[in-house]
Amino acid sequence: MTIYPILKEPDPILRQISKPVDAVTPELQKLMDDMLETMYAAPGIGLAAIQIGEPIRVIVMDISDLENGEAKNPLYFVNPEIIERSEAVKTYKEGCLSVPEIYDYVERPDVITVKFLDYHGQEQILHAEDLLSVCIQHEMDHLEGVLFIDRLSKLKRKLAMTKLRKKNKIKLV
Ligand code: QAP
Ligand code: CO
Repeated sequence: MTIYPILKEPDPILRQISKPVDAVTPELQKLMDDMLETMYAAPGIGLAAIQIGEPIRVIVMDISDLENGEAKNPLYFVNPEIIERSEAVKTYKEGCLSVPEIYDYVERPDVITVKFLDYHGQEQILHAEDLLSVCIQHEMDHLEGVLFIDRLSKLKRKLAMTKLRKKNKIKLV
């Protein structure tokens, strides 16, 4: 198992568009295991392959409340596609492992239906709401090179970028 470094904004790799995967191979399964380990170590609840520098359409997730003793429930999404989204929207306070210590409210469709391949390469269809829906949509944005701060108002985005830049400067000293 390997824990990868997580790329941080403004790394231009995060802006790449990820390519579909041909097949779920043992190599891909190993990458998904490593992504999950990287995510748990961070800790986070969702990670897209591009966040460790792999521009492929693969996401791992676990939204169970591990801190409060809930069992692990890893989820794997290969080549995910949203095939239905509700008219109704919901606002949720999001964060991102690639945008550390910035949290803000993002509005997205409330309920989605997503089609994807699972860890075994089997096609699955999932209806998602609440945190699961938010997390899938947030991670699928990464596949298009989009970060949640891109969905904030211009002013809030600018404030977030300034905060990030300041943090990075301090690290350089
Ligand atoms: C995406 O985010 C997400 O800033 C996953 O310092 C977030 O795992 C989907 C994290 C909210 C839905 C709702 C962020 C950890 C983790 C940070 C994460 C940080 C440490 C973010
Ligand atoms: Co993210």
